[in-house]
Amino acid sequence: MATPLESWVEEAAKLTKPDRVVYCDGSAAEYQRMIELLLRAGDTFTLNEKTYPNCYLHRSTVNDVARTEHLTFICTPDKDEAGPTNNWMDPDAAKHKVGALFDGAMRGRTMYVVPYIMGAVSSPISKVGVEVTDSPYVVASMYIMSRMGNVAMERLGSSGEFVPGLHSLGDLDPLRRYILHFPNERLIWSIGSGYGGNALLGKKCFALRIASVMAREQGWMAEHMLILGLEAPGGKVTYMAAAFPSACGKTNLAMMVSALQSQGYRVWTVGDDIAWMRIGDDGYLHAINPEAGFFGVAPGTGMLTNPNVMEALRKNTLFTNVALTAEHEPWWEGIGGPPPAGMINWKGEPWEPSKGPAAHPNSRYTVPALQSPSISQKWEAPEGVPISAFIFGGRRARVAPLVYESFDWQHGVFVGATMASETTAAATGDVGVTRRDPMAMLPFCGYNMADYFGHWLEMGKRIPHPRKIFHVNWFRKGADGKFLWPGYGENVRVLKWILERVEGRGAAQETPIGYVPAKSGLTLDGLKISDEALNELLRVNPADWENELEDSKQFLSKFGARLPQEICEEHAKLSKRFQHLVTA
Ligand code: SAT
Ligand code: MN
Repeated sequence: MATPLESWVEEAAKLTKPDRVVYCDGSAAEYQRMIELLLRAGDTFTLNEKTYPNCYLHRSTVNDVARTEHLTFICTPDKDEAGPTNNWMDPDAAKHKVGALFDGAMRGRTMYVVPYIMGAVSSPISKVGVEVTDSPYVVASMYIMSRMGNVAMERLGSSGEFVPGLHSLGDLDPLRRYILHFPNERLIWSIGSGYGGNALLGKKCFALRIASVMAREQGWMAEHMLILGLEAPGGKVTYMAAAFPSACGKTNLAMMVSALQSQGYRVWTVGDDIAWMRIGDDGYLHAINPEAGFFGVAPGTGMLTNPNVMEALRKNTLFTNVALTAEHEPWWEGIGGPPPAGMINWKGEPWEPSKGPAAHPNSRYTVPALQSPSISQKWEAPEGVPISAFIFGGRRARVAPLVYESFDWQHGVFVGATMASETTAAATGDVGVTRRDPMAMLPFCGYNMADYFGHWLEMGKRIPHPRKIFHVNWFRKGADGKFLWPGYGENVRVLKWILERVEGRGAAQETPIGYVPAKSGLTLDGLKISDEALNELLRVNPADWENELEDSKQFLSKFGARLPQEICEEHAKLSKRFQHLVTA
């Protein structure tokens, strides 16, 4: 008798009609075979073997460089289940329409069957997925980003407990590109794109959109969060999970080289993008990183901003859409130093400054997590790490202070639900526009976000130790348009204050939005920052917040009667606290 996996693969092959079907074993030799295929196809190049051993540069089609949110759908029988922030299609209609595109899509190609585990091989929190794909680039990327092949087959056994994902490059035409999720069937269909977030189905499609649905049903959490451990003098490590929208510096924060290292504060990396969290026997939420690698944004990454990742990238790394130097080394804006002469840009053309950026703004590196010098000893701990603080953040030129602490869990959920950020190149669309992005999950929540807020509120009641919730903003600007805070390794000063607040210390002042550090509460020695800049960084400006209240009210009204009462309550309470301030 065929196993559930074999039956599903057979069904997928019947639809897509590949020339052959290959089950992947996850070996290094198989990775090399994929690379050989890519090299022969002419869109992938071997980098300098002396300075970047076993590293490659892949160039995508020019219109396939980021997630395409307008082509991403949640397919539930009832439109309300997907909610007002997701694109929706009826499941039958979606299968009919997109099934026609999959019909024969793999003719002349090989269909690779990629069984993979999200999470460490031995973790009870981990889950199995199976992606079938006609893209060797996807197979190679899954090799770095997940535990794939035989280990996953062993974990799966003859059970049918896996999330199936059907992927084909199709003809790469954006007019025939669809990323579909069928939460009720735990099924993913993706066609027309080879880009990470659209095509590595274990990442956003499974570990966030499908997993968020499973998590709500089963009483756990699947979040768009980095996980880091802050080591304090004496060696105790406190774990924090932080949600920021794509390309807002999650990787850099998770891998930070602390500016307070000489004082004994160090940051250890558990994960840089996704956290799966369950309540442990000790009453804490325990988080695992379901991924095995980092799929990070290259531009802006350099020795000053993220030396750990720069070291990690020197071997076994697959680069996508970066520029190529005459020495066959990868290059991107912000790597440090002026652009070298004789570069080839991400499109494969000789580069000159008039041609715009040499690397695509959303060009990426795909690197094994283990290669980071900052990797935590606990990064594969089967039981995960206990989370003591949640941090929400975004890119805000105004309004949000450097850091504040919410009054309690319910207020913290409101802070997450109303967080906003200026858009980046990680998704197709305008860059720099402020949009509400609750918990950084706007593009990744697999169900109605009103119910998702409800799930957060519910978890707060169920976690014996619901930990503190903070908000940070590294991106506030002064009147001159310049960033007020230096960011990067200096952000550890903010983490230190958060740690102290968790431990019941840390000087703070109460404001209508929550607790903001007292100036004496921040460790600023060795940092050149003017008193003026500091005042501005910590300022809660009632006029700005009046607009903010209005804007968030409008956003929340989208959810109608489905919005949890507690969220409306928190909005009213915040508004009232500002009124008191004005009348006091
Ligand atoms: O582009 S990905 O979705 O893979 C990464 C991100 O946008 O967070
Ligand atoms: Mn992300």
